[in-house]
Amino acid sequence: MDDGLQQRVEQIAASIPITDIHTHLYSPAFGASRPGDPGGDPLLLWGIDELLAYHYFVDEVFRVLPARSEPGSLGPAQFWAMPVADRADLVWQKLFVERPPVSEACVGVVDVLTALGLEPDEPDLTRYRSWFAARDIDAHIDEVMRLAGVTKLVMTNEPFTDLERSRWLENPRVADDPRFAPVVRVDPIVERWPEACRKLAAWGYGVADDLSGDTIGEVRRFLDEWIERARPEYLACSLSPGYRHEPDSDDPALHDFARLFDECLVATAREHGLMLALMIGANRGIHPEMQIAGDGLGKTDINQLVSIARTHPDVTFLVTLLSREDQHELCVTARKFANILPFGCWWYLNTTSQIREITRMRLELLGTAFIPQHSDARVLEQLIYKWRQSRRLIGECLAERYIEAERAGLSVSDAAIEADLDRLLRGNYAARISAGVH
Ligand code: HDL
Ligand code: ZN
Repeated sequence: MDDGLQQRVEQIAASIPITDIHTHLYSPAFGASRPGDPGGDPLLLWGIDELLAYHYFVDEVFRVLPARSEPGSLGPAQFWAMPVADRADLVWQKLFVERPPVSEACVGVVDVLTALGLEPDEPDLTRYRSWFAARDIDAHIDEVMRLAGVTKLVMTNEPFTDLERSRWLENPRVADDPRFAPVVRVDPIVERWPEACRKLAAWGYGVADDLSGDTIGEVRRFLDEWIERARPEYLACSLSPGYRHEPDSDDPALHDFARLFDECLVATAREHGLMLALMIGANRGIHPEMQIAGDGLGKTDINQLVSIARTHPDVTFLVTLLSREDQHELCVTARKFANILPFGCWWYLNTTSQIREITRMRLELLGTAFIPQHSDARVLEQLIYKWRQSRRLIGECLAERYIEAERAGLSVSDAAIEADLDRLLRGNYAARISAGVH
């Protein structure tokens, strides 16, 4: 490996300002958690207890607890009934004290603690808790973003979530924070229409389960009102692995899905000059008792995405798929449809081995015309480990391509490297949203 080139890329990658295009973080006005003081329905989560209560650790701690039939076992309902601090204590003891932290999420917490200047091997959480309790949230956000190298955080704002809806209605300026950008995320319209229909009707929209009357027009009015209120950078929805885009289907369920998708979501994105993000492959609630930790994944039929891209050539679709097995098909399909913009190594793919595998594949097939990563952070400090790692891995994969180019006879300048990394970590996204009307 050409160490000189690798080092040049790593140094430049360390200085590029990052836009994180998909997070579950919120500006503080939405309500921030208070270390040591549970309750208050916070939307912005931060601090050691929330870091360790993250749903990735719920999966991992259940794998090391005694089996249900043995003494000391714990069921999901009992676990979720515990206060967040007790859950964090259990996670720390089981995954960090009784054994070395090895998993992606565990090593990430070690990286966060070290980056914040803390010893990562305390026997319990006492010192961490007093350190976080002394932090001022606004200054802490700035420090975390500085350590992560992130200058813009894109939120996931969900108008069908009652708590989030109430925060917007209480304070129309709730998102007015230059560090954060809104996104309107509306899964229920296409994934859970009966639930969405009930809520819309309760909110005064003239909608019907069977899409009769002016249902489509009223869903559009709902979306327009939230675009006016939130001024989102893009629209978003997640789709289950088995979704089908078949506008001509005789199956009423498929026909209605296609109408809501095409005539509401895509038509609204088109009218407002917005991208529509499609996050495809989450099998929600395969283990319901695990609650937010209970989602699995499934492979999807890429032909459904082909149908969407062909039906709407004038709309750009930000696309991320959850199954590792779908990634090559997504890259090839994106070569055929320039209005498909692959992004991120999503959720269970946000691991060292998968970031490398997927980024190498995308660079080889798409050059630098994609968005390699988003953090998906739910707890503020996760930005630090997720971006320190991704920036390094993306730089390594890009350097490998430059080495191939130099092997073929081309030398790559620092200016060209910087332009490429800016494209990947900020520019490809910025170019698309500036094209729209916000
Ligand atoms: O649907 C999504 O946006 C996913 O990212 C889920 O929120 C998931 O629970 C998650 O947090 N993944 O990291
Ligand atoms: Zn997410």
